[in-house]
Amino acid sequence: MTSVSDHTYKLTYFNIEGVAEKIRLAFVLAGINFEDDRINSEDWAALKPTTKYGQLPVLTIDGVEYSQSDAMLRMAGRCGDLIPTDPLEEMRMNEAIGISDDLDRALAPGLYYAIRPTAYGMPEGYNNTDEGKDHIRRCRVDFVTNKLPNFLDFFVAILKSTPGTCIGTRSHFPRSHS
Ligand SMILES: N[C@@H](CCC(=O)N[C@@H](CS)C(=O)NCC(=O)O)C(=O)O
Repeated sequence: MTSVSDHTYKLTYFNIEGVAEKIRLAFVLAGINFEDDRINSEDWAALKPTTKYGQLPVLTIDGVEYSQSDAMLRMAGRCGDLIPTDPLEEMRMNEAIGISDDLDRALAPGLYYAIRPTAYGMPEGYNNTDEGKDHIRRCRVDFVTNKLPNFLDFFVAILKSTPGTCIGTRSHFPRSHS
C-alpha cells in the first residue's frame, strides 16, 4: 500500500458506536481522513444482501470493500504507526484487546436476548414475554453486579501498569463499546 493519504476511505456502519467506534477512533488517532458513513435501519435492509457477510461495518478503500472490524482496526493501527514494534509490547496490546473482547461476550446475552433473541436460540418475540423480560433483567443485573466490576479491575490494572498511553511508550488501538 502506498502512502495513507493516497487513498480514499469510507467506513459504513449504523449510527451507533458498536464495533465501529474503535475504527473511527483509530482513524482519528492515525490521522487518516475517512468518510464516516452512518446508515439507518431502513437503508440496511437493501444494503445487507450486497455485503460480503451480511454485516456491517464495511470499509471501502478506493472502491474496494473490506469486512471485519478487527481487521480494519489493525489496518488503521498499522497505517497510523499505532502498533508497537516490540513483539512483547504488541502481545500486551493484543492481550488488552482480548480482554476487551471478553467484555463484549459477557455483555452480549443481556443485549441480544433483548434485540435479537433468535440469535440465542429463543423464539421471535421472546423479549416481549414476561419470561423473556425477566431473563433479560437477570442477565443485565448479573453483568453489572458480577462481571463488569471484574473487567473494570482488569482495565485499571492494565492502565496502571503502563506509562501514560496504554501499552509501552506509544499510543495503541483505542477500544470503544456501546
Ligand atoms: N465480526 C464482525 C461482526 C459484525 C457484526 O456483528 N455486525 C452487526 C452489527 S454490530 C450487524 O451487521 N448486524 C446486522 C445484521 O446482522 O443484519 C465484525 O467485527 O465486523
